[in-house]
This record gives sequence, structure tokens and C-alpha cells, in this order.
Amino acid sequence: MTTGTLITVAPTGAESAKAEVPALPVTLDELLLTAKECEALGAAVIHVHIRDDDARPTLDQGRLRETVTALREGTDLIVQLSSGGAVTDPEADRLAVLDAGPDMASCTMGTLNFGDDVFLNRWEFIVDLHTRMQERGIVPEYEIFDLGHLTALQRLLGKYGLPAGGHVHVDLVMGVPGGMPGTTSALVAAHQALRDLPAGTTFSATGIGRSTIPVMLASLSAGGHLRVGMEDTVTYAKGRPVESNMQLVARAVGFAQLAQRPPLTTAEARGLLGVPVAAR
Ligand code: KMH
Ligand code: ZN
Repeated sequence: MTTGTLITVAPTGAESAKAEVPALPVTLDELLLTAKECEALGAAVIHVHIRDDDARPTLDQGRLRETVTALREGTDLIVQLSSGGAVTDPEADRLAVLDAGPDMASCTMGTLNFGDDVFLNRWEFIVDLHTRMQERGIVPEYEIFDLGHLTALQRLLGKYGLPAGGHVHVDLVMGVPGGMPGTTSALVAAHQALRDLPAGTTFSATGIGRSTIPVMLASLSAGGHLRVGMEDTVTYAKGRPVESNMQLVARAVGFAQLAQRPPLTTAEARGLLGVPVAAR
């Protein structure tokens, strides 16, 4: 059954430099303002990477906790912390992200070349993330950068059981150099592979860079949801830098409405993803 559209905003990421992308929200105040404005436009989930005082990516535990608290106090968004961090982050720091007590955390389902770098996600590390999230009632979003990551997820769920909340939600991150391309045919292939996952599995999709729009349209037509934001897209159109995350969320909301699948409210998103209100 086709539902409304879950819109996730990924406002910051770990890859873009503030000096090159001045509109990137990097301070807590900037992040909070972005979160409030994106929620007002129709986002229901925020996928969070944080920065230090020099705007460099960090997994500092104090800052993560402060960020979760501020987002909870200032918005009704589902707070999803990135456990992916930056490609240079050690596994221990990435696991410790869960200690900040988010509603959700990302869980990348395999290793891949990530541009000129390697984004390392060993099997044992994935199992650790999955089982710790089960124990703590943190709902995962499984990040799928390549088709084989869906096979790894099938194996993970078969061996270790369903995630907290009982619902499986994946995010197709498409167009990373080293992962699957951001094309309709790749999305259709991933969509078909979802049949091997538990009934009711839902998916979002995001296309990096210029694959943003094709992936958004393909996802909507396949019954999928949307992730947008400056983590993935810093150019709005040829020669036009993104002005703000709100600009990207507004575009996604417009496309979702055109598809007659309007944005889910935060309450509806909690129901879909199995994120309890009580956890807040
Ligand atoms: N920054 C990437 C290396 C995630 O947030 O879980 C990893 C990433 C995925 O963005
Ligand atoms: Zn991320």
C-alpha cells in the first residue's frame, strides 16, 4: 500500500568543508534552526553529523548528547545520529554514538570505496551495532550503498533477529563513487532485492550530487521515501549552489505532493518506523 512520504533531512554530513560550503549548518545553533525550519516544511527525521569548534567532523560524546537534548527540546523530529561518522573515525567512537541515546542511528551494511577513501564496515562491527541497538531500543536505519549490502542485511536479520521496534527501514544512498549509481535502474534493482527482506520493509532513497532528482523521482514512483539535505547535495541546479537545507526539503515536499504522497507527520513517521514516543 502506498503511504505518505517520510522525509528525512541530512543537513550536514562529514564530507563538505564549511569554508567551501558556507551555508552548511555546523554549530548547534545553526543545526537547531535548520531542524526547526525543516520540520515546519515537512521533514520528520533528522540524520545528524556534528562538527567541532573548527567545523571539522567530530563524534565527541558531550556534543552528541547536547545535540540530542537540544533537538528533542526544540523539535518533534525523530533524532537519528550517524554511526557512520567520517571515514577516519575509529569503530569504538562510532559505537559510542549510541551512548548519546538517539531515537535512531544509522547502520551501514558493508564496506565500500568512498571516493578516494574507504568506508570500512566490517561484519563484526555491523553485528555489534545491530545488537547494541536492539538492547537499547534504538531503531536502526540500515544504510545501503550497494546491492550486496541488502544481502548482508538479510543475513544479519536471519542470524540476529529484527531490530528494535520490529520494523525494517533501509536508506538507499546512491551515487557515491564506489557504490551503486544514482539511476532509476539501480533503484529498481534494489527495490526488487527488498523482496528478500521481511514483509513491510520500507525504504528511503537519496542520490548524491546530480543524481538527487532522478533518485527522488524514482523513489516516489516505486513507493519509497526521501532523504535530502546538504550531506548529499550542495548544488541545487547547474551553476546554483544550494542556499539552505530548507530549499532541498521544500523541493522534496513539492515532489511528494505532486506524487500525491504528502509528507508524513512526525507522529505518523514514528508509527511507520516503530520509534516509540516514550523514548523521548
Ligand atoms: N560520512 C560517511 C563516511 C552514515 O551517516 O551512517 C558515512 C555516512 C553514513 O554518512
Ligand atoms: Zn550520514
